[in-house]
Amino acid sequence: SDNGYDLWLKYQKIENKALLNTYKNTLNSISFTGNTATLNAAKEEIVRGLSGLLNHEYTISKAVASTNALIIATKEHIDSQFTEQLKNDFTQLKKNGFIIKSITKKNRKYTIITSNDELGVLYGVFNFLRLIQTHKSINDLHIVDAPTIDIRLLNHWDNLDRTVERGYAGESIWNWHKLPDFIDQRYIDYARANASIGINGTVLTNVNSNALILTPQYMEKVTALANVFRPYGIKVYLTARFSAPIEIGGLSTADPLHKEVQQWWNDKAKEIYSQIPDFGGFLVKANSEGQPGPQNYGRNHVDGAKMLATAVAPYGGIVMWRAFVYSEHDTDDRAKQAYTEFVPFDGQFPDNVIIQVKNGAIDFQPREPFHPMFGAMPKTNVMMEFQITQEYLGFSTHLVFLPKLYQEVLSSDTYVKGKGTTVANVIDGSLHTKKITAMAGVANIGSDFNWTGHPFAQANWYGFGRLAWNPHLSAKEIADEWLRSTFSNKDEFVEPMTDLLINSRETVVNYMTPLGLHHIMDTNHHYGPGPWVSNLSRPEWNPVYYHKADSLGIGFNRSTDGSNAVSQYSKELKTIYNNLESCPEELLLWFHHVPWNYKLKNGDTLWNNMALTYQKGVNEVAQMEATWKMMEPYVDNQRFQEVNMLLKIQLKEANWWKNACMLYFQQYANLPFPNGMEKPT
Ligand code: GCW
Repeated sequence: SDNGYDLWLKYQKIENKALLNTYKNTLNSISFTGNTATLNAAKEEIVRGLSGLLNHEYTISKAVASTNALIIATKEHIDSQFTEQLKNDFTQLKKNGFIIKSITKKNRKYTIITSNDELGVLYGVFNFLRLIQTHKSINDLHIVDAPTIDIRLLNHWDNLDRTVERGYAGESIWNWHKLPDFIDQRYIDYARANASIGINGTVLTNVNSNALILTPQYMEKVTALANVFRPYGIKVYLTARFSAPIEIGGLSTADPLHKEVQQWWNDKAKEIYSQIPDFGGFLVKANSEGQPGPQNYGRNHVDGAKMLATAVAPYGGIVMWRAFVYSEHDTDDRAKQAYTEFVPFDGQFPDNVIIQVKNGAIDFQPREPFHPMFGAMPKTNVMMEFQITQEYLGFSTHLVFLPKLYQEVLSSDTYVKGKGTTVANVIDGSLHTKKITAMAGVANIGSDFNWTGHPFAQANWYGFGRLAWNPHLSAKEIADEWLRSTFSNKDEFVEPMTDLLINSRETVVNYMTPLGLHHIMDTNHHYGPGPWVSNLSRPEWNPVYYHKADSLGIGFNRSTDGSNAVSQYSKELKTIYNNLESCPEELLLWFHHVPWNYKLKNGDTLWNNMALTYQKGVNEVAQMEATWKMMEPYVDNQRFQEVNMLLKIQLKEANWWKNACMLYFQQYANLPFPNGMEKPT
C-alpha cells in the first residue's frame, strides 16, 4: 500500500512490456559528467528514477557508450562530437533552462540532457523523468525549455511553535527544536519535490511573523536548512517583523527613517549573509491586520521597503513587500484599499523590491476577479501571491484542483495595453519591463504522511510550481501529468479523472459562492457557510458586508454608482464590469446589487439561478463520488478509501452550503425554491 509520501516522484515500474523495452533500448547506459552538489543531486535522481521506472540497475560512468546512451552534462562537458548539433539550441537557451535532444549519428542513437548551468541540468533530469513517468515517446526529442519567471517560491505560514496558520496537513515540517543538527529526510525530499517542478525559493516563516527567527539561535537552524536546499537550487527567505529592532534589538523605535534602526537592519543583513551567502531576502507584511509597519511612525510603504532593501542590496537580496492591506478607517469597500494605498507610489520603490499582490482584491476566494493592481504599476516590480492551502476552499477535506483557478487568473485580460495583455504578461515581465519577476504560493504542506492532508491537494502544490515555471501552461496538461505520475497511466483512469479535476474548481464555486458571491464563509476559521454573521467588531470582517442581501436584491455594488471599484480597472474592463448586461455572470454579484427577479441570460431569474447553481454544485460532487468509485482498479486501496471518505464529507458539506445559504437568503428574497432544487430537509 502507498501512503502518498513519494508525491509525484514515485517512479513505479512501467507495466507495459513493449513500452518498457523501448525505453530500455534507448537508455542502455548513462554517461554523466560532473561532481558538484547540484550535479550529484541530478545524478542520484536519474539513477533513482530510471532504476525504478525501468526496473534496471544503472551504473554511471563518464564514458559515452557507442550507442543508445543517455548523456548528461553541462555545456562545457558535453562530448565535442555533439557540439555542432546543439549549437542552435544553446544560443536560444535562457538561464536555468535545459535542452533534451535525441541525436542520431551514423546510425547510433544518443539522448542528451544539457544546460549552460548546473541547475538547468537538474531541471532537465526531472523533466526527462516526467516524460517517462507519463509514458511519452522519447525517440525523437527536441525540447528547449526555461523558466519564464525568475523567482518561484513557496510561502510557509509556519510559526516557530510548529503551528501553521491556515495549515491543514499537520504541524510544520520545520522541526526547530531538533535543528540544526538533526536533518530530517523530509527536508531533502521536500527539496527534491520542489526542484522537480522548478520552485527555487522558500519563505520558511509566517508573514504574521515572530522576530525571534532573526536571532542567532534560530539563524543557525535556518542555515542548516539553507545548506540542505542549496544543491536543489532553492534559496531560503525569511519574514521580517517590522518591529524586530525593538523586540530583539533593544531599540526604542522601529522608525525606518531613524539612523539607528537602519543600522540595525544593515548589521542584521550582514550577519545573515555571513552564514547564508545566497540568502534570498525578506518577505514583509506591514500595517496589515495589526502587524507593525512604517505607518506606526507616520512613514509610508516606500520608506519601510527602502530601509530593508538597502540592507540586503549589497548581497543581492530582495524584499517582497505585501500589498494585502486594508484598514478599519476606510471601510466603504475593502476591495479598493490596496490599489488606493500602493498605486500612487509607482516608480518610487527600489529595484530590489517587489510588491507581492494576492490574486484578487479581497482574499483567496473560490472566485474573484483578478486584482486591479496587476498592470497598474508599470514602473514597479509586482509579483503574484496565490494560496495553495485551501483556507476558503474546504481545507484539506474538499477536493478542488486549483491550477484551474490559477490559470483563470493568469489568463485574465487586463486590457492595459489593449486586448490580449493578460495577468501572466504582467507577472512574467513581458508587458512592462521589470527588474525582477516572481510568483509565490502559500504552501499547503505539513508533516502529514502525504504532506498535504488530502491526497489530491498534492496536485495543487505540483500545479502551482508548474505555472510558476510557465504561467502559460494549461491546467488540463498539468492535471494529466500529475495524475499519470501520481497514480496511473491507464486511459480509463486518466481521462475521467482529468475531467474530474478540471471541473472540481467550478463545482466548489457552485456550491459555495455562485454568481460572484464572496467571503460568506463562517468567521475566523472560514470553513462552511456563515452568510448571516454580522456581529464582528470590524464591518469588513462580516459576511453581510459582502453579500448585502436585502428585500430588493443581493450583491456588492462596485459600479460607478456604487463603491466605484470598477474604476481601478482599465477603461475597457471598467465598461465591461460596470454594466449589468456586459458583466460576466460569474462575477455579477461581485460588481452589482441585483434584483432577485432580474433575468439572467438563460431567461430565468437571479433567485432561481442561484438556487439551481447551488444544486448543480451538489450534483457535481455526487458525480465526483460516483466517478471515483469506478477508479478502484487503478489506485491502491489506502488512497482509494481515503478519497472515498473525503468525497462523502464533501457531498454532505456541499448540501450544507446549499441549504444554509438558500434558507438564509430566502428570508430576503421571499420567493419559493424553484423546481429542480432539492428542498432542505
Ligand atoms: O487570508 C487572511 C488570513 C490570515 C492571513 C492573512 C494574510 C497570514 O485569514 O490568516 O494571515 O490573510 O494573508 O496576511
